[in-house]
Amino acid sequence: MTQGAIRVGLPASAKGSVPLLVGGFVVAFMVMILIPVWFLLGAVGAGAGHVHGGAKISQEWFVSKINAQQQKYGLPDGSVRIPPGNKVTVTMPDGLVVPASTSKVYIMMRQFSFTPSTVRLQFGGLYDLLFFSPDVFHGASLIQDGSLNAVVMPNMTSKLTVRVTKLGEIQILCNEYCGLGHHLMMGKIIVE
Ligand SMILES: [Cu+2]
Repeated sequence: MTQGAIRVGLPASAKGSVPLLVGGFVVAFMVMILIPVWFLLGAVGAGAGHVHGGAKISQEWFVSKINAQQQKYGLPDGSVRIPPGNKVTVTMPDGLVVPASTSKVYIMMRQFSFTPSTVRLQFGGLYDLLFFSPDVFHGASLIQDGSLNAVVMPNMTSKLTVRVTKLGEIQILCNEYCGLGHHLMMGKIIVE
């Protein structure tokens, strides 16, 4: 009785894919070498500073905006009520066109909360929701006529421009897993 020899290596059927595999490794290796080159050229990483239209800003700066917003628009229940920008483009009698403008809303997302946690906006108003994270990646997600999403990167501002056209409550969720309390992260927009 002959014992089958133990074969080392690839079965015959796989031999044809060896050049492909080798090619794949070569490409992967080249990319690995390219990454530091891109980095030095400023195409990726900290040198870029303009990913998603945001710029690196300090936590202190954003917190000062949140505090000013709280002082100006804060209500006893802890929420803030923010007046809208112009709803429509206005043409003045002298022909000057005043474009619809947005009102800024500052919201900090951190592990594991929103500050402020409740924002009151006026129905029909145009707003720039400005999200900031001082710690890790988060994702701001809200649903109004489909879902609106923004990746919120550490120490950067992400903007969602929205005209609120749904009365009542709009939940703001974090859709980027950010740690053990991720599922507890919830903010709220009340449209009134
Ligand atoms: Cu999260």
